[in-house]
Amino acid sequence: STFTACCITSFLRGTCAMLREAFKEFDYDADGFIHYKDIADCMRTMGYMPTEMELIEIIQQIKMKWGGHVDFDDFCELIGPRMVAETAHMVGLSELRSAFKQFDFNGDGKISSDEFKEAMKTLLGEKLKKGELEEILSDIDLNKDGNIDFDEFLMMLSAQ
Ligand SMILES: [Ca+2]
Ligand SMILES: [Ca+2]
Ligand SMILES: [Ca+2]
Repeated sequence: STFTACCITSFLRGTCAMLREAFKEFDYDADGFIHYKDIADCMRTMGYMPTEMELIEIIQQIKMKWGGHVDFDDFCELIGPRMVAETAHMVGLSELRSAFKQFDFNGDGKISSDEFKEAMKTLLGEKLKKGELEEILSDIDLNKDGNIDFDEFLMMLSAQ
């Protein structure tokens, strides 16, 4: 899921908490939705500067797909990948390597499904839905050997 991918990267730069905070801030009446008119300001609050074209595209999407406003899940779906791409771009390779090491508890250079499960628990602070983890894992594990190596880890962070 987009939100999960976003959360994985989030601990590098606090993106996830940032998304939640920004959403709260711009949901003025606290009804769980952000109006499309506020989306640009909301993104800028998070340090993301959308281009004119991007904004038009985003607003169009909110209008067409969600009737003019987004809830938090839609918001993450919309903004999350952009933030993740930006984040992966901003943080250097060495930072990504140290992030990888935080997943690879036993230091064998691979993230096993158990290690991944543990890391996700820590990162998300909440349980994933049944089967969701397996789904994410199989998306990331490109060569299907049951582990996530560093290349696959990079792909996960940047292939949004
Ligand atoms: Ca609202
Ligand atoms: Ca390992
Ligand atoms: Ca693999």
